[in-house]
Amino acid sequence: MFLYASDMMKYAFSESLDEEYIEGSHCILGVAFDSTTSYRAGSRYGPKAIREASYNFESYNINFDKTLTATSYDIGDVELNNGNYNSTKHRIKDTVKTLLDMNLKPIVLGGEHTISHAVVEAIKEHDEDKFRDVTIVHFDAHLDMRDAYLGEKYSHATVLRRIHELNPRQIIQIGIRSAQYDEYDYVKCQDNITVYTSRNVQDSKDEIIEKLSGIDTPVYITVDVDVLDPAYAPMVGTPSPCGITPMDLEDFMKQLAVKDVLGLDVVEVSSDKIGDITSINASKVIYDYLCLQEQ
Ligand SMILES: [Mn+2]
Repeated sequence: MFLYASDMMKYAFSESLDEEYIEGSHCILGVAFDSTTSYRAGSRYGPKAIREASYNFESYNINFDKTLTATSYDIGDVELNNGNYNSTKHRIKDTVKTLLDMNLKPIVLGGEHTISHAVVEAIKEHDEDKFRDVTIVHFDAHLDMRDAYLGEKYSHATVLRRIHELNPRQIIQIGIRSAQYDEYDYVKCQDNITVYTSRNVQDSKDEIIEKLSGIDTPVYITVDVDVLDPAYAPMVGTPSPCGITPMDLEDFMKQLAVKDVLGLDVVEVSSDKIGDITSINASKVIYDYLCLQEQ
């Protein structure tokens, strides 16, 4: 046993998964898929960057007055084929379904946003009855509700449209500030999608916190790190000005992490160096979430 070595490939505070694992705890999984990114490529480096940045945090979370005691595991990355979403999707679903069968909750590190669809579809196929009640909470600068993007049905710009087609109970989108008219029109015509723009976050944050606090259904959380202002997260696939702050995201996570969360993903991080602000803010989302878990 190496007393003075730790595995930098694992998220800080996590353990290796073995046969003695604790059911009901969380399991971190990287999906370094980076294929349909249209502007700033590099999200294939996201899982490594998020894990590396996690070693920056201390186990006591002063903002929540909580010590991170919950058990989590990290099983590394899905082996995948960048450039082929079909085979990648199959591998993500197979891996996530195995975790769910083991009664482990997935925390997925992207990779581009496209992968969230595979995770959510796996959750649906694992328990169709429960999925009918699910609230999807989506943090993003972009609606991601296009029917197709550059001819692709499965893309970072269409991922929430594909998730909406899986028929969750509702989708709540927060931090939005960029859209095509068509997709916004689509969203407005749906009675189970609520959109809060980044300006709504600035002007009516209490209203959004009340909405999140009132959720009484199972929840899936998907965080595109470009929801943050580029001042806090410049290294993303499609940065968009006038975003929310890490403190806003912390306030929202405080409401959500204590719900019946079926899974969480943090995507679109393309940091390529140690200590990068984007990976630190992305990693903080998972750190905050884990700090708020009882087990
Ligand atoms: Mn986005």
